[in-house]
Amino acid sequence: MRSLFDPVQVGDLQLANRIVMAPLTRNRAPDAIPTPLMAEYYAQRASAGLLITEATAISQQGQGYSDVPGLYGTEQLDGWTRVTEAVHDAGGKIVVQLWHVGRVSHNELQPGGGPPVAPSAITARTKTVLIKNGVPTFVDTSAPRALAAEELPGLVHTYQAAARNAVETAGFDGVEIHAANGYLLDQFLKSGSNQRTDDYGGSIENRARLLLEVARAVTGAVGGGCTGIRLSPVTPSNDAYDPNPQPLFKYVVRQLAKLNLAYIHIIEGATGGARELPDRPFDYAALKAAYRTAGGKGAWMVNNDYDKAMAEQAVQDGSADLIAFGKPFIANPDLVRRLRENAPLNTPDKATFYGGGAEGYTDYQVLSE
Ligand code: 8OZ
Repeated sequence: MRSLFDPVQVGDLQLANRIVMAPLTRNRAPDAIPTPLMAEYYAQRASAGLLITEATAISQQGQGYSDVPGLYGTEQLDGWTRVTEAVHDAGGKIVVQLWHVGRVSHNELQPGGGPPVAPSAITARTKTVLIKNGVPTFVDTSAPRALAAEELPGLVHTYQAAARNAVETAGFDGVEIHAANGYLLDQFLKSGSNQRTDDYGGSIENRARLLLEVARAVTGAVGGGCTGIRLSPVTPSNDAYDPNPQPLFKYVVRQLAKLNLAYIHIIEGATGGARELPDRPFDYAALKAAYRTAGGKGAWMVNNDYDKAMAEQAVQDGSADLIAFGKPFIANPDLVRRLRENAPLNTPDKATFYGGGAEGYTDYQVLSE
């Protein structure tokens, strides 16, 4: 019988178990540079089969929040090298999540104070976080400008360069393409944010074009076996909306099946919220079946509010290969052990999720021996 706690091969990655730490934004990287405290935080959680870093901007244009890390300069890469070394020393595996926020940004965070970029000039009805005098402050996102078609090859190249730097320079075991939660690639996918009339808008094929170009460029640079991708078919996060997600995501996973990815990472329902959305039904089993029918062999990773019983059930009945846990990993560095031993879980403190220092970050207690 398949168990959550047994080793598993995922693409090129040999994982100690099927429990994954989901990407979690924590806003503790001033100037986008990962700190020694971040190395300690990730190393504390290295007993997860796989750690996925917090979303990490591939360029300054891709930044949408204060104090989130980047992958685009020497200091940023050096900071991440400290993190990957600490995780490897602790016996863990870590991939970095490649992020471009698109329209979910603010002029203050953009190069030269310009507008954020998007598929179309439609403002997201959402907020971002600026840290003002050390205090996280929610502000409306700025009005974006539509990317010119001529800018898209450069954008694809930026994803590719970030992936290469991540693996070859910073020592990551792989990368996860962030195509979820209403950020740039999800903005292109969904017609609520994409009203382009060129080859990147309109039909499903056109709206998926940028994502697939990025996926091909990234796998071409670092290999499919160490590349994953995160998708959120129906999340309302950051004003994401598509009236017909089932055929859209079926097409996407069928195309991804050709790239021999390590894994597909699916957020079921509303990110960090309800698993079932009455006004946004979605058949995840059909999505997985479409991927397998198209020859996709990557691990199927699922996320959103799983507990141990649900996770074991999903692994045993084959509906998932890997389970990503988010908030439980914030408060339980030894989550794998606690799940294995049915130990109680610490409760995460929301007040310290975004910004700050060690408090609510590296000071959660582990079980004693
Ligand atoms: C919470 C706060 C800021 C960003 C995501 C990168 O939802 C995020 C994020 C989450 O994917």
